[in-house]
Amino acid sequence: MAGLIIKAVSGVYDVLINGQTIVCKPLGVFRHQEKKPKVGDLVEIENQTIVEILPRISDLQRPFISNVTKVFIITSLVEPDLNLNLLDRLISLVEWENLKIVLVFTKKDKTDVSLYQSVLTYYQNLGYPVYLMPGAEEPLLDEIKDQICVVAGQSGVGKSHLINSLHPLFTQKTGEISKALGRGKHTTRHIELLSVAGGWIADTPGFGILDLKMDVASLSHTFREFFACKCRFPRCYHLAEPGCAVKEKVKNKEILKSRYQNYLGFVKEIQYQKKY
Ligand SMILES: Nc1nc2c(ncn2[C@@H]2O[C@H](COP(=O)(O)OP(=O)(O)OP(=O)(O)O)[C@@H](O)[C@H]2O)c(=O)[nH]1
Ligand SMILES: [Mg+2]
Ligand SMILES: [Zn+2]
Repeated sequence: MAGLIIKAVSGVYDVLINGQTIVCKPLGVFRHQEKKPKVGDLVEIENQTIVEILPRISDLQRPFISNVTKVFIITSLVEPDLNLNLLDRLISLVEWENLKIVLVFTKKDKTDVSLYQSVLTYYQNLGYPVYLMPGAEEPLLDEIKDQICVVAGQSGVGKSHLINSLHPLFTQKTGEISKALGRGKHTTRHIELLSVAGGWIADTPGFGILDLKMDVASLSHTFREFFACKCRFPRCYHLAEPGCAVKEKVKNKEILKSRYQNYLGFVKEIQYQKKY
């Protein structure tokens, strides 16, 4: 019978099986096969030993967790300031992994939301569920049902705070924003699946900039609204090609200018990585 790894600390795993948590170690042979069990894995156990890792439906490296089905991308409106570059980067990375996306904008109580409404509506119109916190705890619980979720986002945006608001017994450590830097201090360090609302959610530490490990064609597909455009050339990268419908829509303000600018920045980044 298969169990679920819900926590990993220094090579020791908590495996949930039949509603019971069993502390297990992996078979020594895994080390030589370069297989490493991770949180989110379904595993077969025998006498407190993990003897088999079942095939993964998804396999994230950062955060190091498998079988994730949905990512809550967390962005704060203020403190730290709304960072659409990081938001677009995360959306592309998660689209690339083929996982479901939920967008959560936090700290609405610290600012005037109407300042951001047009941007929020734009992302919502792309088909991403958009929630504002505090205040969206109930719909977020519905989003977790039957899913393995992770939160992703910059340090200090309120990932741990959000998770704590989902269940009275959740006590993820939250951190003060560094006044000098306007960002958090990486309060969250280990990974653990928390059971709530008929699904699972894991807190993760925040990060700075993540590499885009895809080619430009794939990148262009991760921008949904670009993918839907009918450019003159079917393999248009929306750069200098004639008859580019994306550039036309940017000009007509049908595509958010920051989306296109961030796309151009990511293209440069990918081309630079290739060169060196
Ligand atoms: N006013 C307000 N404060 C918030 C909100 N969300 C988070 N905070 C505060 O912002 C600070 C940072 O929140 P955390 O939850 O620790 O941030 P984090 O994203 O987990 O940061 P790392 O673990 O470093 O990646 C804490 O002081 C929280 O109390 C919010 O919606 N409104
Ligand atoms: Mg945290
Ligand atoms: Zn184009």
